Amino acid sequence: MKLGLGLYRHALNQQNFRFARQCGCTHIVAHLVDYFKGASPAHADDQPLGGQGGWGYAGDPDKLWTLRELKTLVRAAADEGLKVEAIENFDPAHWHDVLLDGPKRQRQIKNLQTIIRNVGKAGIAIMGYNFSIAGVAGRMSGPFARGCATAVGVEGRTDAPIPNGMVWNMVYDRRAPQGPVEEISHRQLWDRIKRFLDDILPVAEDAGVKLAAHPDDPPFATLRRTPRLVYQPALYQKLLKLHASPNSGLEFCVGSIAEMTEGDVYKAVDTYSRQGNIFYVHLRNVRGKVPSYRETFIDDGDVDILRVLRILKKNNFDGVIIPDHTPQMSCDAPWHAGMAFATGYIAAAIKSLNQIAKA
Ligand SMILES: [Mn+2]
Repeated sequence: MKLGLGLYRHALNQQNFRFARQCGCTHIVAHLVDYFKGASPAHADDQPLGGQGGWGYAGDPDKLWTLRELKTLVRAAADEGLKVEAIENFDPAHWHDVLLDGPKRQRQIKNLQTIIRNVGKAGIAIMGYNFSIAGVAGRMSGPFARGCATAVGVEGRTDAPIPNGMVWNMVYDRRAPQGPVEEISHRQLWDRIKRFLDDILPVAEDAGVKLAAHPDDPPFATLRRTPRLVYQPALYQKLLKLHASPNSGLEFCVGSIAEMTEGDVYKAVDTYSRQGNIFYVHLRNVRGKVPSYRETFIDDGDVDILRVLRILKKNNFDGVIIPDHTPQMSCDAPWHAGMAFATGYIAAAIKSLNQIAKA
């Protein structure tokens, strides 16, 4: 098991690469979508939150991530002793009509194919994605975690409709006509992801890139009057069966799975790691489940994180584990302190498991 750190776009710099190495990380997961454009800059040091208007503005629809840009990132990380394991999330600007089955779908499938090819050529193994119309929405923050640390939580499901021009909790068209996004069934959404996988996986196989699916965060069956896909642990299996491929797997988010109302997080970790479906892990803790939960420090929620890691080790999981979100710690660097605490905890657990395995 390898320790990594996830870095948002604005944080992809030498200082944070060194911070990651100092935490003992060997890998990074890079976000190239700028979640904070047009949003309150006060949030830029934490995970993005946003209100009904979402996180902010999506990127430039005509500017795909280039091979040069990706290679520069890989080299900059390598210069500090880090490997870029994955790119996490497509930009809504590049695939909104894939999610919405809109008129630009075909062109945008080509966008995604181009991006996948570039990711492969840059030597990056995994592309993480979250096939979701509402995206990560309807959360709040407050002094919920131990010691009054600011953390994220959910209290009830939001049914506020998504306005036209917005998807995945970001605005891709500020001039879209007024009105809500079309309401569709779960079946229609499953059909959309199947077509997405059918179009993208052959290219991913050819490019040597693995596609890793994040489950729904928060895991409601519907959110903002739109269906969701993986809001119970067993639905991951349904996703994997849509288009069987060694390049189709999971961006396995332990926190989101623990928030689901059915199943058992340890059983899910065991099943999917034994099957070899987990491409990388988001590791965080939480107290409660939908419709009411609070994110916690890694050692302080409902999930026995050490047990999760023992199961991964038992099943020979050899991928990268990154802390997912963490509460903000009271100091001049709340995000960094939270990540340093989480990575230290995970690093100690991995070392201990390795020693037990050797003994
Ligand atoms: Mn996650």
